[in-house]
Amino acid sequence: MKTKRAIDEFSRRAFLRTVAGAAALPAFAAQPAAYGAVPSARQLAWHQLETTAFLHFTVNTFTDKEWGYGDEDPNLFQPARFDADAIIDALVSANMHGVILTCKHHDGFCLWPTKTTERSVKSSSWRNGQGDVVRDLSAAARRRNVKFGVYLSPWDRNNAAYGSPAYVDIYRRQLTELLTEYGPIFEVWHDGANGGDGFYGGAREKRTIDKKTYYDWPTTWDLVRKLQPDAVIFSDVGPDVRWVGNERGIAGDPCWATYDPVGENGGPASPGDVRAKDSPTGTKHGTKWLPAECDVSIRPGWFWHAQETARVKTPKQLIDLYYQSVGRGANFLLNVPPNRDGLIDAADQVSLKAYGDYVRNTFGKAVAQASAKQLAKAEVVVDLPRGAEFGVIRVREDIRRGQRVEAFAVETLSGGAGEWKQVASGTSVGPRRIIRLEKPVGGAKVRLKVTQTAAPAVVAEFAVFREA
Ligand code: FUL
Repeated sequence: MKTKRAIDEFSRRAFLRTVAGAAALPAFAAQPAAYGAVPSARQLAWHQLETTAFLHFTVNTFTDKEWGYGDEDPNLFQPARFDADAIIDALVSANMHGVILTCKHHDGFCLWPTKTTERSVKSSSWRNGQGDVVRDLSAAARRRNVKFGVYLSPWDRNNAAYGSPAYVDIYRRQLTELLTEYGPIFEVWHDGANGGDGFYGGAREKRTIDKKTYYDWPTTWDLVRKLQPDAVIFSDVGPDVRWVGNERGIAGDPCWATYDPVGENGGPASPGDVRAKDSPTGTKHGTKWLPAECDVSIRPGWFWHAQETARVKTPKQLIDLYYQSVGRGANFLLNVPPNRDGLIDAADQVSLKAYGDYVRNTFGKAVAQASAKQLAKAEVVVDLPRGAEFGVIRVREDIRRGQRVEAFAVETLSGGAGEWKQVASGTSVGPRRIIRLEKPVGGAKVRLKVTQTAAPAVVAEFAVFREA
């Protein structure tokens, strides 16, 4: 069993390797001009995180609901043993390099002492009204080199002003508090679920908003840019990161990092109005760099429910999801909901750690990998150590030059017979493509052949691994 220290060291090194930004990609002598859409610096940093965690936590945790109506007593929020460091430690054990907290879910309860409403932690007797979940988790994340992000539900079933322009102003003030008082924010998550029935200050009615115009998203996005220029903005349609189109954590195959979204009825897309069936694959050679994020919960629901403890995803299920999300070039956003104590349940911790061990042990050291010189050749050929076998292949494009590869194949050369044999093939690569073979293969050499490309391929990595 790996010690906590070993995990930390692995995470730190993997983090530095990947999060070092452009430095993590090889420096090629002659850089070709970019092809099509390319990532911004903030998107490039986001790609390198690969796996991040979601924390769904609010009064629902105590009422057993998934969507609070907005009339719950704030005093229900009583996570007596809340320990932000213990939560972050559990996430680190699963290699999570970022965490996004539901600072306010649809029920409107704020996990920080906002000045915009009384409906927050300050109205709970928990920690005598002095508690601040956002402060504690952002600080704990920073201590462990984990990036911190915020989810702020646009839909607020508590707020009396919901549906009028005054609420949009309140939403922006809440966002301003979150983006100015809690240090650097790596991602701002805008949920597409919008409008419906709710408490609305006692009105208890149904309120429908025009998804296209009500929130005036461009103004809110400008505010995020001004307050946290390095943060990526997530929604159904970006502008930086797109929803993958399902809540199962599975990217399309292919999964293009480029995307030209259209609305449900074929018109312009906006958050809450996107033809979601296009989102898993994106648009081949689309005009916008808008990579996919795969959100899914470790449990059936987004919030903690006692009866779902028996249905926590197994390490095998999490590993499969890793290949279906990260392996297809998307990011994996795994929700791990704190329980009523304010901790991660033991069952979830076991799965997280076993999954993390698999990733660390499989990808910690390559069986063989191409050098910068080998990568620069049209056909990348690598020698395999004598007798070595591999079951996993990882390829990356230098996405600073755009997404160029349309199809590729991987072949091995068997020692004696001297014949190349195809062992895998794929389509989109972009930030990464990881292929898991049905069974390990060996040979004297392994080679990557780009079989279809929009512009000469610029391969940043070709490596093979042995599954742990
Ligand atoms: C959805 C919400 O309605 C769910 O409660 C959850 O927060 C999920 C991530 O997004 O749209």
